[in-house]
Amino acid sequence: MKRDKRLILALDVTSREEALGIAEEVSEYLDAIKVGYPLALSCGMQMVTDLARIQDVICDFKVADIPNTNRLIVEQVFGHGASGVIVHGFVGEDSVRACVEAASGEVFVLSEMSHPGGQVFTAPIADRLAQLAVDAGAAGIVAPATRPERVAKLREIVGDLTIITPGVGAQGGSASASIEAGADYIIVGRSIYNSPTPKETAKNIVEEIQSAQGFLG
Ligand code: OMP
Repeated sequence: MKRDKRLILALDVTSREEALGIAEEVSEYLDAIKVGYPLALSCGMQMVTDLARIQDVICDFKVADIPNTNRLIVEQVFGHGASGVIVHGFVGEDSVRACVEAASGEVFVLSEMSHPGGQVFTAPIADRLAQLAVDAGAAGIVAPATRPERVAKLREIVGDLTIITPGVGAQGGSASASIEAGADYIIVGRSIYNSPTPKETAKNIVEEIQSAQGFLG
C-alpha cells in the first residue's frame, strides 16, 4: 500500500454505480479502498477487480476459519486483484499463518474492535491478537480509532507493523488522535460516502491527518 495520504476509504455501499462514482471522485485523497461484504455480496468479486484499477483494494472479509478454508478464501481475494485482506486472529496462529502464506499482498489481523461490543470479547485478548499478528508474519493489525490509548498500547506490541484504524467520524473517533497515538492509516466509511461532498470531506480528513502531531509523512 502507498504511504502518502494515509486515508483508506471503507466503501460499504451496495450499488456498483455509486461505488465506482465515489471511488473515482475521492481517489486522489486515498491510499486504498476497503471492500467488505456489503459491496462484494451485492456486486460480486468483479467489483474488487474493477476498483483495483482505480486504487489498491483491501478486502475486509474478516476471514475466520480453519487453515485450509482460510487459504482458499485468501487465494480468491488476491486472485481478483486485491492488495490486502483483513483476517481474524482468534481462530489461532495456524489459521493466520495460512492466510499469510497464501497471500500475494498484505494481511491485516483484527485486534480490538472499534464498536462498543468490541470491548466485551476482543479487548481482553487484543494484546495477544497483536502479538499473534507479529508471530504469524502479518503485515499489520486493525486497531480502534475510537480508543487512541489502545492504539498506543498496541503500537508498543507490534513495533513497526502497519496499524490501520477504523472508527473515525460516524463511530466518534478522531483522525488526528489516532495518528498521534501511532496509527499509520485511518479508515473512514460513512463520513465520506454519505457526505454531500465526499471529495471535500476526504480532503479535510487528509489535512487533519497530515497536521497531526508526530506525522512524519
Ligand atoms: P464507518 O464507521 O462508516 O467509518 O466504517 C468503518 C469501517 O471499518 C467499516 O467497514 C467497518 O466494517 C470497519 N471496521 C470497524 O468499523 N471496526 C473494526 O473494529 C474493524 C473494522 C474493519 O475490520 O475494517
